[in-house]
Amino acid sequence: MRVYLDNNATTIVDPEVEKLMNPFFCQMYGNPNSLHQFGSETHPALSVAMDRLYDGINAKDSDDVIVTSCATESNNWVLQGIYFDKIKNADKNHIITSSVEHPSIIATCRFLETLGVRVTYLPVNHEGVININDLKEAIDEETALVSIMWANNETGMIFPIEEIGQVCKEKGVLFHSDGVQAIGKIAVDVQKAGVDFMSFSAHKFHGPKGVGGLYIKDSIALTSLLHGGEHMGGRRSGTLNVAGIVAMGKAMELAVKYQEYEYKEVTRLRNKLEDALLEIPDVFVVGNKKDRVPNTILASIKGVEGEGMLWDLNQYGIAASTGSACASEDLESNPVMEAIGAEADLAHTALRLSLSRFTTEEEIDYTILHIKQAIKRLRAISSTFSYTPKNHKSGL
Ligand code: C6P
Repeated sequence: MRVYLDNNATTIVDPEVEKLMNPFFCQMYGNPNSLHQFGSETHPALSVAMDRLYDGINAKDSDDVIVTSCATESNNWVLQGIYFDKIKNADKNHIITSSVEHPSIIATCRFLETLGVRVTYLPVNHEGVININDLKEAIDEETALVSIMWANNETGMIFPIEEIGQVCKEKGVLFHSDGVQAIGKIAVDVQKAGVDFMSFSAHKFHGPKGVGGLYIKDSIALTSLLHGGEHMGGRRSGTLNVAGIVAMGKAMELAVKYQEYEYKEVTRLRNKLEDALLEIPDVFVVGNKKDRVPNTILASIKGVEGEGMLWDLNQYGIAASTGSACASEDLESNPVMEAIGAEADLAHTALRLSLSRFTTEEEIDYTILHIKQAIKRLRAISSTFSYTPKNHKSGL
């Protein structure tokens, strides 16, 4: 059996999405900017896709959504654009973000620091969420941008986006949210949330890789990252990824359609898995269930190295991760676990399990069985784990 529980890294393309995008490779492959029929015959599908995108996030206008190649590009664009618009050529010099953002935010902030930008990385509590008062206190007259993610990719914890939006509005500061892990899992309404910018990526909600987007409220001026053409209203140059855009539009439509199902059914399966894990002594899960996206569990299994666990589960066809896929090649401890204050030995024991609407009950039952067996095996050979009288009984 093959079980895919790494949906926060990427998701399967929905067959409906795949079907819709296929003709744009070998039949309707024209460049939309060309004047002949090969170009113009792509226009209706592109227009439907753009409508689906702005509808899905409740933007006011389809011009407010710009298609990019991925969320990493969208995040870089906002931060670097703000640098040119508000910092380098103006009087602001401060960006606020959180200490648990995706590397595409943290690394870009570190880069901007080398150019002289002051960056505040807000701490998080034991559940991995910022304190709104810390944000209020951090904003000063030099603050150009607040960039706080909608939901965390490792813990799944949802940030108080509307409250953050309100604070930024009151203080007159622009607000960007990395919405990558929210779309398809919870309702994302950019107007209600009061965000000025929001990044997203199709492959996280059953679309293909290599296409993402940036919502820009009321088409606020933002210096382009990619120059060279008049694509996307001159804001983001490069020949349009027609198949990708058509696919992302459909994937967004389906994300909205299945959201209620996702909330109920994926939450049920996630809770079944989580509750089974929590029956095992010395297993912890980060964050409460209520404020978490329905599909995610970040567990810490005392005495079990995350990489050892992945290797063991992989033998049984089960795919999970120790955290963000972008950081999977180093064997450092999980930085989000460190940010929430986990002790060094626990930060090495992270296991992220992320479901999707394609996950079945049979797969969850199979995973529970094999995780329990893996914990038993790995704890038996662990030099750091010893049974306490309380946990000895179950033998796990
Ligand atoms: N997170 C994970 O395993 P791209 O692939 O560039 O479209 O998305 C980057 C990205 C940005 N923000 C968040 C919150 C994300 O979770 C990701 C991708 C994957 O957690 C791969 S590192």
